[in-house]
Amino acid sequence: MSRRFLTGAVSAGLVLVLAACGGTTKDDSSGSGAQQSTATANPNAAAKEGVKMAFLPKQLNNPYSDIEVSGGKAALGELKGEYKLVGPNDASASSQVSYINTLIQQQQDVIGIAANDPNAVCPSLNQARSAGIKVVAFDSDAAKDCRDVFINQATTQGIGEALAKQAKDLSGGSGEIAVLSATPNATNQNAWIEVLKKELAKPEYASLKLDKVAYGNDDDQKSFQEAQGLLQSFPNLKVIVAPTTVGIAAAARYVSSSSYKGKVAVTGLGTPNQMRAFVKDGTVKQFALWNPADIGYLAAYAGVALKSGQISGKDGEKFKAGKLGDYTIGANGEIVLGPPTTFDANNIDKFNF
Ligand code: RAM
Repeated sequence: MSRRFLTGAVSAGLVLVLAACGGTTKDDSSGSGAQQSTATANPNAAAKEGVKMAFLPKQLNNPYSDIEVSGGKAALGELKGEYKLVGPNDASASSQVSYINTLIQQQQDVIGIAANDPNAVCPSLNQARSAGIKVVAFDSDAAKDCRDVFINQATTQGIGEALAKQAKDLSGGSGEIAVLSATPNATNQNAWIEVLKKELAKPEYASLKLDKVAYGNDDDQKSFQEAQGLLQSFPNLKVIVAPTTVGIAAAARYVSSSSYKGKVAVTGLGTPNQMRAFVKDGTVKQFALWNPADIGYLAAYAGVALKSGQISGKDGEKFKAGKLGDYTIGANGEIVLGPPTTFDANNIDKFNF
């Protein structure tokens, strides 16, 4: 799916601010022992063939991760690279470290990682970089001094603002809301929740009260139980905002089969295929997401561009990402995929992922 298509599909109410978040140009000399590239990027360097790129998502048993890495596999096919997938079954903070160490021993060229914790993975990632391996964080960032670039699905600011707006619209403008997040350490969810909280502090959100941020750890059962717990603890709750595809599906499943159906709204970030039934049965009015496959696709193109010397991770460097078109690296090595799509009963059947 192209960025243009996504742009066209964004609902007017949730058009997101796409300006990159502030920050400085990546400083190649910074960071706790980080191995940094001093090579100057050459945008005209030939793309290397045979680049070995391993994907290490937050966890393997999450449909979202499966879609993400399918895009990476497709891109490496186009680039004549070698695709590999490894990863833990849970998204806990240190669950990825042993996988990184093995990938170093296997002499991969690029590691693509959705970090379960920004710092727990850093020593291993920097060992990888010292061994000449390029590190592309995607979906959930590692600390910026232990990766070369970060593929962000949309701007952090934009996603946080969209979550706040969803909560406000679905509450009718006032009342109690709660967040059902992924793990307490997840870089991406924590960054979005921080923006959400800043939004809620603004006068236009004064009538909304955030009761709690609960954590379902991107585990279906735990997320289901946390959703149930929120509704029991806060009888006046109007909206559950789940910025995780696992959490929103579990919360919707609980609400759809309970007496809260029709009274408590569920929204956040979900995949259309996991949410379709809950949109059709009226439990979920709207939610948002990007195409996860495009994140993996873009991560693979960035990985090969890094390994080929076309980019080094600095602000302003440009590279080509196949069917997605041209991208420019922003502040702090961040590459933004594009705006998310908002899904509702009117458009959900146009999407199949
Ligand atoms: C879950 C994961 C992932 C996040 C999506 C929205 O699948 O936590 O990291 O980006 O939700």
